[in-house]
Amino acid sequence: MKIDRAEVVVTSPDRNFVTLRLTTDDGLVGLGDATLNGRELAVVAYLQEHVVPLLLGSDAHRIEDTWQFLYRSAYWRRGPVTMAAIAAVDVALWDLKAKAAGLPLYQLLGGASRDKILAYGHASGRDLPELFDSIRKHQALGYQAIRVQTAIPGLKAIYGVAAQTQTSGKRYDYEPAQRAARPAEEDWDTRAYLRHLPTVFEGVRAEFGPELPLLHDGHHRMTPIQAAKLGKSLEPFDLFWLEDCTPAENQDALRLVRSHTTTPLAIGEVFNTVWDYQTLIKDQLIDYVRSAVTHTGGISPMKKILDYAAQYQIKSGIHGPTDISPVGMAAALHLDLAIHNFGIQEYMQHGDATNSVFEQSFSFSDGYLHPGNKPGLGVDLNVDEAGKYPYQTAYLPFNRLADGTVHDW
Ligand code: GCO
Ligand code: MG
Repeated sequence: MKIDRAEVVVTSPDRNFVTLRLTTDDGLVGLGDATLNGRELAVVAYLQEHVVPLLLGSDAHRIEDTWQFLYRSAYWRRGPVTMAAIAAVDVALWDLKAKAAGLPLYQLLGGASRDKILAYGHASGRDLPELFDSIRKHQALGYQAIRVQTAIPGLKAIYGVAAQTQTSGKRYDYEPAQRAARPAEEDWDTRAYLRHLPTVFEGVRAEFGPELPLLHDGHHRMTPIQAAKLGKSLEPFDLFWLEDCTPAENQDALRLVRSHTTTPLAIGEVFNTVWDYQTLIKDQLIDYVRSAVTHTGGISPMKKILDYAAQYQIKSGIHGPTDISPVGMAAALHLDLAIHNFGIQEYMQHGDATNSVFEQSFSFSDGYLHPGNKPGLGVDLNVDEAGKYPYQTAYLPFNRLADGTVHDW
């Protein structure tokens, strides 16, 4: 099984996606997601200029060897662009191997450890009534675990609130990347957020009762002591997790947060190797690993991170916003089904145009996902449909404080 063709497909149905499409000499097609939100074309160049020429003619069965070759021969280690490019190759090779075996990919990862995969969706609102409507809407779609994000009085626009400015206008979900020539500017005030958020969770618990699993994303905007204060103030509302409460570069920040609160902590969507988790896992400073398969070098390294986490009773919470393509989502679902230490899967739903480009066999019903049983990942790329949607410049927003200082978004 030799790699005969390697194409990098860029398409922008509801948003930009980068997909690596490998074709073998016996005609099998394998897909890998290489989408890096707001920096897509950097990964396209990395793949086209430096990876595709190295893949042609190589043995598609040698997944681990190819991964090590791409990682080590680059010499320059880690980083989101490199790791998204390597991930696309890794996932496409797993897709090919499973297709060659005639099995859904999860069978090659050890087989199913569960029947179905618990998903959480993104509810948000500018005020409590709008938030309650959004939660009910998600429940009507079947979701049994819900992430809660709200506006903060006095702030114009912040991360995670769907009703604020959106250029796509198509989904009920929040889409942070805006199609424009420059990033949108949002505002931020941590003290206002810390005062307001507990009142929101109090309201949600009063309306929806104690059982509904609730999650929240702090999106890296707090200092460790602020995050500790938030975790503590949310304890009465029994969160499933508090995500990305501090910027991720400093792993010791989580030690301080952990020493103050029993609110479960999830982190890692911006991480790209196991080294970003080394202290967090070994010292049991977190409860959930949030990496995306796409941004962590693929299925092979992601499984190693999750196996390492399992030794410390830390579970998975794989990243699954809309900037993970259906290919990246399918890769996550096969892993979710196979690993023992599954926790929860993030699942925002893609729009109709995206679903026409990526024909999927995974399913979502009553709040649970399943990757399906087609050989491989179970996703096909409709190249003609993809061609209808050329790349559009889009950026993630950024933040400024009231005095003009740039802050973590
Ligand atoms: C999440 C994330 C996303 C990111 C986005 C950036 O928890 O789903 O925080 O919403 O902001 O993936 O590209
Ligand atoms: Mg997040």
